[in-house]
Amino acid sequence: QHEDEEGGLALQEARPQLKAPSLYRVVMLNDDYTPMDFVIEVLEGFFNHNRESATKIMLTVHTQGKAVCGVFTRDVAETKATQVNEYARECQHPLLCQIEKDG
Ligand code: TYC
Repeated sequence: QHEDEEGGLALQEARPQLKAPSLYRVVMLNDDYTPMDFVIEVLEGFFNHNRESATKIMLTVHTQGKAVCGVFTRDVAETKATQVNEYARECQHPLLCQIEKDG
């Protein structure tokens, strides 16, 4: 038994061919009631956008009906969409996010 060049145990280590995980877009939907400032706050707080990119995304949603907030693995995308939807509901705004498979 010896350490191979990557530091693993040469006699034991399996080397499965890892596949890249599927990615999912978190998409924000427009509505007539959620304040623009609240949407910007959500984009900054949940998706780490800065004020400039948050404002651009908010205006794209407002004018086009929807926009992508970010692209993540499925669990992360589902968690972010759920967290945003729950936070908006707590704040009594109708804002919604949904997820879409990327590609
Ligand atoms: N349309 C909303 C308004 O006029 C603003 C808004 C933007 C709402 C983006 C939701 O995802 C949204 N106050």
